[in-house]
Amino acid sequence: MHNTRPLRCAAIHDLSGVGRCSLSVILPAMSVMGVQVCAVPTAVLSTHTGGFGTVAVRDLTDYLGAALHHYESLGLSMECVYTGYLSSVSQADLCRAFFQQYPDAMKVVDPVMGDNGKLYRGFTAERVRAISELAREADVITPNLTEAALLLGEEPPTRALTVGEARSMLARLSQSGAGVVVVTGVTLSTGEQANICFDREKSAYWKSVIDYLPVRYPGTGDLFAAVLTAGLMQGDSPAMAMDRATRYLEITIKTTFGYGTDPREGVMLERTLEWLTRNELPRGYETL
Ligand code: PXL
Repeated sequence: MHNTRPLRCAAIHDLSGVGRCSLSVILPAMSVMGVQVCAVPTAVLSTHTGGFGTVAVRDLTDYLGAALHHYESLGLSMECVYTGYLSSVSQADLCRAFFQQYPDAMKVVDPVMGDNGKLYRGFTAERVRAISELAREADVITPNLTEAALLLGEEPPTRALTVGEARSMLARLSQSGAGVVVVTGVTLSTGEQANICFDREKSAYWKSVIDYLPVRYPGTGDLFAAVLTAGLMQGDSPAMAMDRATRYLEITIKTTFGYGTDPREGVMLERTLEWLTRNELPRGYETL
């Protein structure tokens, strides 16, 4: 009989109880898009590390290998392995072991390391190196602008990028591995804020322009990568998947901004998840 089970994605990311980031947003977003998420928590945290003071943390490095071993014994298949927030250097090696166990799976690395030109709390140079090496093995990477610069061993840009600079950044990121590169939160010299993408197979550069709002919420990069990943799994082209994720984040950020909540609490996806179930055809992307 034809197997119609939902596509399955192992999501190797942390679980933060408060602040709507990582697995707390990845699970609902990918589930409503019809993808089964197999959560592989890298750490459990009481909140994210962005502004709630001293966080209760349990690192789960030991657990990662044990979970992989169990999945191996079950002979489970995975259509995608998606990695995000890693809480120790050796977790990058364990992610690599997941990639090796599922050689046919789409490998997505969200190189979660920092934002706004700064590293997140606890990210050492060694951890940056380990995550950068892991990103070389991916099919798809989704850095923000700060992380893109870290992957390239450069200083994060402090001014707007020309279209030529934006394309060059995407191409150089792709040269070290991934065929699909999406960089979020880029200011272009046209004055636009955009997410940008390179699709190596088609040699095509794309942008999805975002309305600027004077606020930043944690977890939006995680939610973006989750929607992008589920879109790709379900047959979106890279440009369509980027645009789907961009439009969804725009709706969700504007909704949250409208309520005027504490930005540390993240975005109100509970109010907007329904949009993802409509499976609209994204058409807001443009050539870069
Ligand atoms: O959204 C990125 C992220 C994920 N997980 C944890 C974080 C952050 C950003 O601060 O602290 C635990």
